[in-house]
Amino acid sequence: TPRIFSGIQPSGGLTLGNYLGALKRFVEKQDEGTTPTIYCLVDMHAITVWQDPEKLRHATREAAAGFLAAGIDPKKSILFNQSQVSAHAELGWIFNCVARMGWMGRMTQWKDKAGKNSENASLGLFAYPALMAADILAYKATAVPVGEDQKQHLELTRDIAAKFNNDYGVDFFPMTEPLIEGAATRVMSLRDGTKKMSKSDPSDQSRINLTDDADAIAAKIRKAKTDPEPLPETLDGLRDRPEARNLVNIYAALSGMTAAGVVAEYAGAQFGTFKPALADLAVAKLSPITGEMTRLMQDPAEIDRILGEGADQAEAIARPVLDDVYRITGMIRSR
Ligand code: AQP
Repeated sequence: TPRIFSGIQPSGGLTLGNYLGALKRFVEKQDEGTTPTIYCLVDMHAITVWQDPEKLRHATREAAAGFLAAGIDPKKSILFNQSQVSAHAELGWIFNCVARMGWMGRMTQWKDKAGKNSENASLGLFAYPALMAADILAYKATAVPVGEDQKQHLELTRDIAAKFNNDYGVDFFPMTEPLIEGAATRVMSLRDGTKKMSKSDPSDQSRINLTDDADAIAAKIRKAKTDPEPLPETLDGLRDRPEARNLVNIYAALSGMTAAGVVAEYAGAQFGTFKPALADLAVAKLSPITGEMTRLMQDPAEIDRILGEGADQAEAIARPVLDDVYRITGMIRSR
């Protein structure tokens, strides 16, 4: 049976990249209403790099508020935080024993995040993609909406599923498909069009946060790096202009237009014209979400209640899958 799963790390505030590449599409998938949708705040992934406990708790609630404000409806989707459903950690361990060191070592996110100091990186950061495979496969999810940066981890998820099925001679885990769609599958930094917009970038100017107010959004877009040329007549003219291309893609994703449509509308326009239009659009689309997040954050107990209920529903799906996994792998279950 088709089932959609995806997650976001509460390792900081959500960015416009998380919103356009993931969250906005989570809502679209939910509202299509054809496939059950399960969305997870992956707090156990977040601690693969150091997180202050109080900040992690706050960021998890704030991310949950972001999901709800953006349109995730707990009556239509399952929304919960990962650590409340122990099946993730349990299956993660099994997959640590299925995945190979060599596979993990080839992950570009590992290379980027551990860098030259990999001796000092946590073991969890190295094993991250095995836990991610467990997040998905504990629900036997068939499709995962993600941004472009997660493509390699999704391929690894398929490799892990295939090796498990093959090693144990079963046809148990599905081959999960990534859903990488839309105009903003890779939102870039506002300071450097070759780097992805990221919550952990040291420069706050590089990203738009879902908690930024209208003035901050407008100021960041006004100061975004660009080149001196006007916008081209066709999409082709953006080929070697990563910063310009990024702003066009953001406009397209926020407006629901295609990038080609945006270029056609603003052909020949200077950034002095385009940037204020983009800022107005971003404020119009994001302010209602920010306002609703602020409102929801006034009642953290209610957010915790929603996450708890979601965890119960998630557990009800994942537990029977784990029971099967233990049986398949030869673990005695005698109570
Ligand atoms: N810049 C982006 N453009 C499009 N999609 C993006 N995503 C993240 N950044 C962009 C998508 O958001 C989802 C959740 O990502 P994550 O929080 O699990 O981790 P990440 O990809 O590592 O995101 P960040 O913001 O860069 O976090 P840090 O800085 O902590 O590493 C995924 O679907 C991702 O594709």
